[in-house]
Amino acid sequence: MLNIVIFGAPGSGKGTQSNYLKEKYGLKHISTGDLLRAEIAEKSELGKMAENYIVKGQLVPDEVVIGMLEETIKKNPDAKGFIFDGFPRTLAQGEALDKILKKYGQEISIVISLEVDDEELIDRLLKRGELMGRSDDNRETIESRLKVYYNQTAPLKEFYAKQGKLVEIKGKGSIEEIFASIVQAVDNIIA
Ligand code: B4P
Repeated sequence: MLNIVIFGAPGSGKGTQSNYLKEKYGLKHISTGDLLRAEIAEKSELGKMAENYIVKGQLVPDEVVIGMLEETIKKNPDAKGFIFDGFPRTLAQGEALDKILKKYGQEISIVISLEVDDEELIDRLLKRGELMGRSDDNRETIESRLKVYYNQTAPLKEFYAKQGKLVEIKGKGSIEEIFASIVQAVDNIIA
């Protein structure tokens, strides 16, 4: 089984690269951001609660996101492996993911961290805000998402580096160039 975590700051290209990776390796793509936005669109209780956090650029509470992730894994017993996009975002989520996968006799194979400077991140997200109108792609919310990333999410890099699973990839450049670097890293571990 191939289980890939795509890691990086908001706007680093996680969703973009995940879409290419799922095709290349035939994996099930789980984006917690997409799952939460689907709940918001449905106006479910979970969605209403999550929206309060997302518009402020804060993380949705761990127990909610962890529960949602475990449900999605359960619903896909035949998957050849998963791409975890935007999850984990806290140390508690990282530990929970290890535990959940262990229940199924699985583990994380590789963690790809997309490295992009803040100026480029802000630029990309403001552009997406103009094009797609996502409620969290405005300057104030972007600044808060970046702070949250450096304070709560970036420490996970050390968690995965200690497990020997972290690969840092330059996330600036064309989407195709970045994808080629990711494929090289993934092929290295499955060779
Ligand atoms: P996400 O949906 O994960 O939002 P994101 O970090 O911005 O990533 P996304 O995948 O959308 O963007 P990408 O970098 O691909 O999360 C949204 C919110 O949901 C969070 O702030 C949080 O509140 C909540 N949430 C989600 N998961 C959670 C969790 N686990 N725990 C708690 N809360 C959670 O791309 C950005 C833009 O860059 C795109 O427009 C793309 O076209 C562009 N781009 C990509 N690659 C490029 C390149 N090489 N060059 C130029 N532009 C590029």
